[in-house]
Parts: sequence; C-alpha cells; structure tokens
Amino acid sequence: MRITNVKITPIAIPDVPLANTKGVHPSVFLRAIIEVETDTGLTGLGEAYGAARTLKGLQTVAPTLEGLDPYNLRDLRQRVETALPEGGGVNAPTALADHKVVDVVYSAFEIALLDIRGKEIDRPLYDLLGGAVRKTIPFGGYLFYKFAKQDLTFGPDIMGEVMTPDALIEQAKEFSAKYGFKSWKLKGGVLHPDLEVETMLKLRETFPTHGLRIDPMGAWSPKTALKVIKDLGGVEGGVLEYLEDPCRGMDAMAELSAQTDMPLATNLVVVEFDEIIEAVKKDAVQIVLSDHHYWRGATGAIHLGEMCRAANLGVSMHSNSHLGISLAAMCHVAAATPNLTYDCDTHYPWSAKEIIKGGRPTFQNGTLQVPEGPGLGVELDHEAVAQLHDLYNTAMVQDRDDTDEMLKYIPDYVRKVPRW
Ligand code: GKR
Ligand code: MG
Repeated sequence: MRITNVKITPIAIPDVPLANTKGVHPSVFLRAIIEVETDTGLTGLGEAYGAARTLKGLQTVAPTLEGLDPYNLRDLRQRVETALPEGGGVNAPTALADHKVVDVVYSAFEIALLDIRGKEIDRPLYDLLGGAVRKTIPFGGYLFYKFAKQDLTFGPDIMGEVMTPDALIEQAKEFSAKYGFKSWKLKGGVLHPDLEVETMLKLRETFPTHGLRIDPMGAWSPKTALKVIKDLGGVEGGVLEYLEDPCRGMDAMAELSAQTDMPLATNLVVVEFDEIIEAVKKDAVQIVLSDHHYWRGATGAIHLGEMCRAANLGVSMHSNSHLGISLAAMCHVAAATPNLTYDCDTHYPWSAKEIIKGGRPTFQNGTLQVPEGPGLGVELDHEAVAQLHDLYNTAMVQDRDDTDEMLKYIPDYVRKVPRW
C-alpha cells in the first residue's frame, strides 16, 4: 500500500473572545484538514493547526509523501525533516511557547497514516497504540473569562461577557447542565489574582466534589503563585488538583516548585522530549500535558506517557480550539495512555461547527466514548469542510495573534508576562 495523494484544506471556524494572559481569541480559529489517499482506495484523515507557518509546512511536505508506505513512520519523519530543513517554530511571536514545525507537521500526517492503517485492518486506532485501557474518556470543562463579542460577521457569541467571578460561576453552571463535566479548568492570568482566587473558591462552593485547576499561563511571579496556593487552601485539603504553568519559564517554575508541594503542570515549559530531562533535573514540574498535535503524533504521545511514568511525573491532556477529527484522535490517545489519570482539557464546547459526518459528538456526564469504527472512527463531511474553507477565504485571517486582537477590546493593552 502506498500514498498517492495528499490534500490540505485550510478552514476558519467562528470563535468567541476567550481571554488569556497574552490577549484574546480572534473572531475565527484556524485549522487544516488533511486527507491522505492510498493506491488501495483508503483515505486517512488528520486535523492540524491552520495558521500560516503550519499550513506552509503541511503544504511543503504534502507532495513529498507520494509513494510513502503508511506503515513506515520513520520514513515519514525523514521526509518531513528533508522537506523542512529550516525547521523553526509555528507560533505567533506573542505566543508563550513555540512548537517545531517538523514536530507539528509530522504529528498531523502521522494521525492520517494511523487512520489508514486502522481502516486497512478494520481496527480502531487505539489498537495501533497498544490497546485501550479505558473507552470512556473523561473531559473537564474549560472555563474562560471573556468579552462580549463585538463583531458578529462570522458567527454568534456564546454566553456574552464573563469578566467577574459570579459570571464565571454562571458559565460553569451552563456547561454543567449542558455537558455534565465533573471537573473544571479555569484559564487564569486575566483578572487580578485575588479575583481569580475568589472565582476558584466560588467554584469549590458551587461544585463541592469537582476537580479544579487554574492555568494563568506564566502570569504570576513565584511569590504571587505562593500566595495564590495559600489562599486556595494549600495542598492538603485545598481547592486545587494541580496548578498549571503559574510562572513563566523552566527556572521560575523550579523556583516555585522548591517552595511548595503543590503539583505543578505544564504545556509551556515542557513541549519537547529533551525538556522532560531538564524539568526532572530541576524538579520544575510534576505533571506534563500531552497533546498529539506536537508531541510527535499519537505514538509520540504514548512515548511521552511512558517517559513520564519512568520519571514519576503525572500526565494530563492539553487542548487548543479544535474540531471532531482532533477530538477523536484525543480520545484514542487518552484510551491508550495508561497513566493519563486526569480529565482531558477540551475547547470543544466553545464552537458550534463540525466537519465530521453525524455532527457534533455528545458529552455524557462530561465523558465521550472512544469512536469504535476503523482508524479514527470518523468520516469527513465534505460539504461542511467546503463551507469553512469559504470562510477561511473570506475572513482573511491567516494567523492567530491574541495580543493584537486584544487592542480591539482594550486599546491601550500591553502584553506583560508575568504581570503579577
Ligand atoms: O485557548 O486561549 C486559549 C488557551 O490559552 C490555549 O491557547 C492554550 O494553549 O489551553 C491552552 C493551555 O492550556 O495553555
Ligand atoms: Mg496550559
């Protein structure tokens, strides 16, 4: 079996102004849909970031995959590295971490090749990753402070302005009623830390048994982070399951870690395998967030789990704005990662569109069942892709720059990380 053709379709999906420490989401988020065809008539699917540098990387590599054997992932890696000799990162300069274009592009195509292989042998993708240890995947509700959407050209708002602790609790209640989430992650680093503490305490009061996390994405100094930990009740009997990226950079995380037993998680200071070693040496983090979009695909995410097990680190799962192909891949990876013991993050409730047949999967009590069809277990709705591709062409947004977008809401906004 050989690859005969690769199609990359950039799409734009209406987004809402979700705030974070470096700004706010633009009016659309971008994804790239990947279709890889074989001489045996199979098509493998993938979903990747759609911003300019990723898209260019995908488009550069695509023609070089002709003739590739979908079982040869080493050859895939080789072809990606040969086609992208400059390497480099894919994220906007205002982002807080960068991901290597070779890792992101490899990851995207790997999922499509695994999808093909699953389809060929009529087995779900998780079976190619060593088998499922769970088939019901728990997700946490991802809560955001947000502005009311000003420009409704590309799609409606979800929930209006949420800029106070009380409004955030209403958001959680709405998500709870709709999706049944059993844990919450708050995107912090937006309001003053005292207000974010108040929000977390109110979440605890309203949802006494939910797991709780906050992720200020490097917005706090170690001193501020220590105060937040104390205000949230400390480690034993406190409010938090873990604290995600409180401080910016490996050394600041290590400085904090030396002063607290609160488990620190990250998707900013450990995004490549080498960084796991540095993080362990410095005892900078205790939990690493997995993500098949940059941890060298689904097989890389499984390796990450194994490395974390060996290093006595926990594993959780990171997300970005995404649609159903990514959601399916996340489920397969979560199914096959034994030590992924925390509820997975997902941005899924923050959009209303879908590009897989059958529409949007339904969360039951905050969980999804891993798709059981062959491969990823999802099929592409070509009409839906075409509509979102049209939006990509009309929206004229080619990159994600949350800091630039913030100026529309706060004209004198200055990005500052850490801020407190
Ligand atoms: O959607 O604004 C966002 C998030 O901040 C996202 O970009 C992060 O990558 O969710 C992510 C995180 O855990 O840091
Ligand atoms: Mg994070």
